[in-house]
Amino acid sequence: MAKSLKKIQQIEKFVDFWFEVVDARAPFSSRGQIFDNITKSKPRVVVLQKSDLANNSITNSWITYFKSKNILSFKSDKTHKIYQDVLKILNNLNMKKKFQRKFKAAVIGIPNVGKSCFINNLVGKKKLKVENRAGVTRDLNWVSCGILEICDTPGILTPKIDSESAKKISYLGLIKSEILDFEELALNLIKNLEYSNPPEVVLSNFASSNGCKSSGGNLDLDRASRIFIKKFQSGQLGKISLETPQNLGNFLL
Ligand SMILES: Nc1nc2c(ncn2[C@@H]2O[C@H](COP(=O)(O)OP(=O)(O)OP(=O)(O)O)[C@@H](O)[C@H]2O)c(=O)[nH]1
Ligand SMILES: [Mg+2]
Repeated sequence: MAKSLKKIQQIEKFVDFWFEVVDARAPFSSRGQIFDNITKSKPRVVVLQKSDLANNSITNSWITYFKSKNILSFKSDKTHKIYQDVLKILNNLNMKKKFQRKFKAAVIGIPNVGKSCFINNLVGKKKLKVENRAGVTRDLNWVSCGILEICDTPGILTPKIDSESAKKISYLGLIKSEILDFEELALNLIKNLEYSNPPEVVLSNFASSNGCKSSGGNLDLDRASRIFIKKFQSGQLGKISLETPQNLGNFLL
C-alpha cells in the first residue's frame, strides 16, 4: 500500500487532473481520503461509478451537491459511453484552451470501486483487468484514449476510516470478504434498508424463501446472509443508495 501510494505521489507532477472514482451508492464512505494530500494541487473530478446500482435521484442530488461545492462530478457505469462526458469535463476545467498536447489524468480510489472498469469504458476496449475483488490492479498502467493519457492505479484503502463508513464499504463488497462475519453484516445492512420487520425476522424469512437450511433442518443463516449480501451488491434487491448528501456533514475535497 505504501509503495502504491508512493508511485501515485511520483506521477503527481505529470498529471493535469485526477479522477477520483467513488461508489455512487455511498460516495462519502467510499472516497479515498488517503489521497487528499497528494492530489490537492490539481483539479479533482469525482466519478460516481456503479450508478446503475444506485438510486438515480440520490445520485443526481450528489451531483448537485458537488456542484454547490464547486466540485465537478458525473455518473458513470459499465455500459454508459462516457468519453463525451469526459470531454465536457475538460471544457469545464478549461483544459482544452490551456494545452496543445494530450492531457494526462490519473484515476484513483479505494479498491474495487470500478477504476479499471471506468477506464475500459472510456477507451471502449477491455485494456485493463477487471474483477470483482479488491486488489486486482497491482501497478500503474497508462492507457491512451483520444486526447487523454490516462493512468490506472491500485486501489488504496484509507487506514483510519470511521466505523460507519467501514460498515458501508463492507456492505458494498469493497473490503475483502474473508474478514467478515456475514450474519452480523447482513443484519446491519437490513437495519439500513428500512424494512418494517426487525432485521432478524427479515433474515429468517429470507433464509426460508431461499431454501437456506442446514442438514439438521434448521435455517442456515450464514448462507442466507451471504446470498442476501450478494443480491444487494449486484442490485437484485433494487437500486439502493446508502447515503445522501443531506445525511452527512461536509464532504471535503
Ligand atoms: N454494475 C456495475 N459493476 C461495476 C461497475 N464498475 C465496475 N463494476 C464491477 O466492479 C468490480 C470491480 O471493478 P474494477 O474496475 O476491477 O475495480 P477497481 O477499482 O479497478 O479495483 P482494484 O483494481 O482492485 O482497486 C468488477 O466486478 C466490475 O465489473 C459499474 O458501473 N456497474
Ligand atoms: Mg483495478
